[in-house]
Amino acid sequence: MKLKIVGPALPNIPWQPKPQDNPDLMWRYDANPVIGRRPLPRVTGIYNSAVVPWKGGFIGVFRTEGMDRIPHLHVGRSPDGINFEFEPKPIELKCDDPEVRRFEYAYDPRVTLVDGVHYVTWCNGYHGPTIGIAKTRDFVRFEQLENVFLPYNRNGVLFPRKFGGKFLMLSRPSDTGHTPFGDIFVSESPDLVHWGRHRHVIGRGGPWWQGTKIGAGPSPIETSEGWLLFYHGVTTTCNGFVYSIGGMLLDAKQPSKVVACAREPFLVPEAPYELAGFVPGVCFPVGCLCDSATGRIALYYGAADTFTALCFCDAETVVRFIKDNPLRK
Ligand code: BMA
Repeated sequence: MKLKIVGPALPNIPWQPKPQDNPDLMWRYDANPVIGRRPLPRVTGIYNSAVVPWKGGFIGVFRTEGMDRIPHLHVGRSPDGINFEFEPKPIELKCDDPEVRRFEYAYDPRVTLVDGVHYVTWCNGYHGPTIGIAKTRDFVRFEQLENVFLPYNRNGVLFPRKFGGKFLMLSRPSDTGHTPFGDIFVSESPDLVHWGRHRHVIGRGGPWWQGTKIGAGPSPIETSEGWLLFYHGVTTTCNGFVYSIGGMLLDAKQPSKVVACAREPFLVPEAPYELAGFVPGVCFPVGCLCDSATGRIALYYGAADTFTALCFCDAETVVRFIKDNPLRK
């Protein structure tokens, strides 16, 4: 297999080669976390956030949490994908309908480029969690669209390409609380307002590490073998949920079909910053950069609901592992 990533080269992708003694497929940045405690005054943490290439550097939408623990979205910028500066004020979403604009909370943003426009999708409070969506061309003005689904839903993630003129979004129907269940579905829309043709993509279960729930991570990466999707798989222990990072391949033309899902996770919480924080034992992948010239992937993940961390992998190696070690033969 000589895997191709469909997309631009990104020569300045943050990157560190895999340490020789590391037997895993994904390895952590050795100066993690990239965003530590108190990244802004009276903000206790920035995590579960998305980064994209922007004008030779990087930009992103970040989940901040202040002393009151209400999550907000802020823009952040970085020359190198590692050192970030954040707007001190949350993003001011523009929307003509005050009912849609009404703010309760906003968290776990994904950023997806579709046909030259950046879309932010996030978990939006509207009588419970649902999926909010806004578009921007400059990361200054953000136009909020209709909420995507009825509550309760989380982990709404757009595909970076339309299929037959339709947008596709992965999501995970949930509940008002911490949701002790959850499968991934895909829905389509001609206009980002009306969503339908909901199809089940993959259920939780199988190995213990994802026995409780699963949810899409960053926007799927288009490759010559199909769509590479990193996701969080959750198990329940006597101390609560544990979130690990897994990977699967979705069919290139019909992405509601799973080609293969790796039976083992790529990253399991074990570093100190993944185990000590507001919610210990959480690795929550949300943002992803890839370089089509080298197959390098840099994945941003929230650690312990407190920090933002970075890990790396090689696209061809993970795709081969997924295909060679599938969950269900
Ligand atoms: C989920 C979301 C995530 C969080 C995770 C672990 O339900 O709230 O933002 O990282 O729980 O606490």
